[in-house]
This record gives sequence, C-alpha cells and structure tokens, in this order.
Amino acid sequence: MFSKLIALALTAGLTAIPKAHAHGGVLSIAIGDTWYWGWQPYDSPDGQTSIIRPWSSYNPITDATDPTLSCNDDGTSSALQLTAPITAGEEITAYWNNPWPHPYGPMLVYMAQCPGTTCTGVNSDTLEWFKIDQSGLINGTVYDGFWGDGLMIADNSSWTTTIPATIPSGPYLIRFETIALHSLPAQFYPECAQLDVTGGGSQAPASYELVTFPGAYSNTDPGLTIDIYSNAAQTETTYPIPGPPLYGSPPPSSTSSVASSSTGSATGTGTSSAPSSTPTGPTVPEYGQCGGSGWTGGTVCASPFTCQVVNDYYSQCL
Ligand SMILES: *[C@@H]1O[C@H](CO)[C@@H](O)[C@H](O)[C@H]1NC(C)=O
Ligand SMILES: *[C@@H]1O[C@H](CO)[C@@H](O)[C@H](O)[C@H]1NC(C)=O
Ligand SMILES: [Cu+2]
Repeated sequence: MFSKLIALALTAGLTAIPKAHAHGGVLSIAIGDTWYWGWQPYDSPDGQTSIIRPWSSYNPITDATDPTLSCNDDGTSSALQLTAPITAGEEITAYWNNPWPHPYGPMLVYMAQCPGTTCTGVNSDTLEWFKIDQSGLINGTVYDGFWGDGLMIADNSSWTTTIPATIPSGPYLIRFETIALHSLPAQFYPECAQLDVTGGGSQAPASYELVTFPGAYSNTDPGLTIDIYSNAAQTETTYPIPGPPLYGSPPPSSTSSVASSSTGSATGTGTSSAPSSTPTGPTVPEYGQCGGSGWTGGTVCASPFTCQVVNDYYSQCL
C-alpha cells in the first residue's frame, strides 16, 4: 500500500499534465435569460464562437507585469468573435469551473471602452480599464477571514456585477478577475468578454480611474505580497485591494478609505440624498468621506458642501 502510494505520487509528479487538474477560469456568462458558452482554451480555436475573448490556460498568471494579464492571452479577439448586447444598469454573471478551488483573495471586475464601433480586432493590451466592482476581505482576519473569492465560491462559483448606469454607451470589454493568495506569488485569473452597451450615461471614467494591463498592478503591491499565513495576518482585519479606485470614486487625494474598503460596487447610483443618521464628529472638507457602511467619522460637510451618497460604502462631501 505504502509503496503503491509512493509510486502513484511519483507518476503524478513526473507526468506532464496537459490539461491542468486545478485552477481554471470563466467558462460561461449569463446576461438576463441569455446564456453564453465560453471559450474552450483546450479545444482548437478553429470554429469557436464566443463572446469571451480567447484565453489559453487554466494556469494562473503569477507576475503582475506578465504581458497576458489583460485577458489571459495575447490580447486579440477570435476569428469568429461574438459580442453580447447589454443595457447600462443591467446585471451580468460570470461562471467559473465549479467549485472554484481558491477561497482566499479578492474578486475584481473591470471594463474598458474600445475605440470605434466594435472591440473585435482591438487588442486588449491597448485599452484603458476602469474598475467597476471589487470585494476583498469581507469579514474576519486576513488569516482566517471570509473573502470575495469565498463569496464567489459560495455563490455557485459565479460573480454577478452591474454595468454602471452612468457609463457612456459603446463597445466594451469586461474583465472578470479572481486573485488567489493561498500561495505567493499571488495568482491572477483574468478573463474578458465583449459587450455592446446601450442606454448608457455620460460619465466617462476619470483619468485617475483608468489603468492598463499590465500596468495596473505591481509585484510589490501590499495586496499582492501579503502573507495570509503570517502571525501579523492573524490580527489584521483590513486588506488593500490592488488596482485603481472604483469608477465613481473621489479624486486620489481622498481615496484612502475607498482603497481599503472590504467590498464595493460602482453601480452608478450617483449622487442622491444625504445619509439619514444624525450628524456627528468633526466637519469634513470637500471630497472627504462623510458616510457609508461602517463609517464612524464625521458626517457634517464644511459649508457650502453637502454629504452625497456615492455608493453603499461611501458618501462624500461635494
Ligand atoms: C462573513 O460574511 C459572510 C458573507 O456575507 C457571511 O455569510 C458570514 O456569516 C460572515 N461571517 C461572520 C463571522 O460575520
Ligand atoms: C450553477 O452554475 C452552473 C454553471 O457552472 C449552472 O449551470 C447552474 O445553473 C448554476 N446553478 C444555479 C442554481 O444558479
Ligand atoms: Cu489554482
């Protein structure tokens, strides 16, 4: 028995495994009642039709400067590339291989508008991306807490996000990414799909919200070098999600509380009413945070600014 196990282990170790037995990626997408089958990375690309951009491997990317970081491939569309119609403000769900194996790390969703009338033929490496959704450490500690990745697994290994209602209509790529932190270097699993957004608004992403892939991350980002098994992790309850501030966030001078928020979604709710809680604390200056889930700081804005809701997690003096 013992020798049999050893032999088995040796065989597994020495045999090249062409189709990765772990890891994976986005295998399909749903928009409303429409189901879109994904790209099949281990089948011949000939004849494949999918809204998902071609991708080539179940293996993770482990370098923030890897040239394939935008869409897990060389950035090109397929010969028979499809595009899905979607309305701004509508939900879209990505499905990973089920169950997804890695519960520790953040979930992130980005979009990038393509020049012209279609993303087909546009290399994803040339685009500027903005982040529309993220979920980092949801509760507990970095060591044994509950993460965005765990939520994705708990939700049938899927992630649903909302196309912000405020983005301009046009052709976009959407990039779903799960980052795994169970080993270092951190593992990136990004896949992209082509969308044609209609019914959009007029709020183009600000320059401080736009990034490139590679470019958005550095191998020294605290959120990518974090050792979740360290002693420090056992008492650490905040996690800095990598990448730019969420679309719709305040300018960089006042984004620190956004960057460290555990979760959030740029659903394009825009400015609306002020928080209903009784104003307390020091006066908050223009662009300062004045409310949001878990906020315990000041809620009164310096005159003439008023506290406006950006999203569930962030209200700002504007
Ligand atoms: C952590 O968050 C998840 C998802 O919201 C929830 O199911 C779980 O009960 C939370 N755990 C604790 C300890 O709060
Ligand atoms: C769970 O995901 C699979 C695809 O991985 C899908 O076929 C199935 O309908 C989903 N189940 C639910 C309850 O959403
Ligand atoms: Cu893996």
